[in-house]
Amino acid sequence: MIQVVGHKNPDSDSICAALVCAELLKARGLEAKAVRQGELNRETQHILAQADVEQPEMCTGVAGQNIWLVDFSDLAQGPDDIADAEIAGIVDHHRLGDVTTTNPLEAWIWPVGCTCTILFNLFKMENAEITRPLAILMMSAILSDTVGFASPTCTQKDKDAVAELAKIADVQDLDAFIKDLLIAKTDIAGLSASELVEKDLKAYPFNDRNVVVGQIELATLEQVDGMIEELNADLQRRCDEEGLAMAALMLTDITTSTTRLLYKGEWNATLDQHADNGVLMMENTLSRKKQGWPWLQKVLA
Ligand SMILES: [Mn+2]
Repeated sequence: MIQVVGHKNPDSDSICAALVCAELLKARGLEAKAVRQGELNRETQHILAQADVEQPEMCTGVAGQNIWLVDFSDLAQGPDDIADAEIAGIVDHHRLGDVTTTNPLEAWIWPVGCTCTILFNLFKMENAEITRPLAILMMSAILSDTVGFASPTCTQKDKDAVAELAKIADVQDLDAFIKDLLIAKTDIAGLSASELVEKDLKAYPFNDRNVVVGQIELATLEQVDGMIEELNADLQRRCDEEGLAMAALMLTDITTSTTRLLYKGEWNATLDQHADNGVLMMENTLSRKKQGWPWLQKVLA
């Protein structure tokens, strides 16, 4: 049984791509199942309800197993015992991480907006049937990762895939579909500061130091107005407890592509120089991968 696993702190692509990739492997006549490394966020729950698909079971370990990775290729984002697994395949759209294998593997790594865009093309190449649930999963993941095509990570391949998938899924009103998805994406009601920081937190190796950068996608920055102090305190706590050089959080208004950056750690003074009255605003910044993190690397270098 091949286990298909997405990254820790799973986002919608990580869950949907695992489900879809498992179906691709089954279409090849293999035994496969999707697994997850964490609880689903509200947007992913919304997507699975739309597709009427059950969530993957929780990953309980991969030692001695054949696995496929989707939406990541960094060991740190994999299951803790990944070193003892046989990585047989990777489908991803991030920079190549640090995984290595003993045997040849199948790797599909494209610079597109979403893992599901690659999977859609694999289904087409292999003439595998795309059912309505699979179409909903893939188009939702693509629209989530590209924030309704607005992200600079979005490519023509992502748009073409959604156009075809919307037909298969019989989605008549794409704008309404995107709106419902983004409402679920930006729903943070009732979440604590710690849960918000954790929601989409990624670890980055930076000059041999450990750095984490989270991102919260919002319909308006006012959603977190009353929580800035608590969020800052949580970032400081992570630096202290986990020995991080920096913990940062991007608060991103997805309607205006404006990000407020919260940060704690050793580079406070450097980052303060880019702040106005203690508020660091990043204009035209929607994507952590293409805009937020590259900017931080340049400023901190
Ligand atoms: Mn992704």
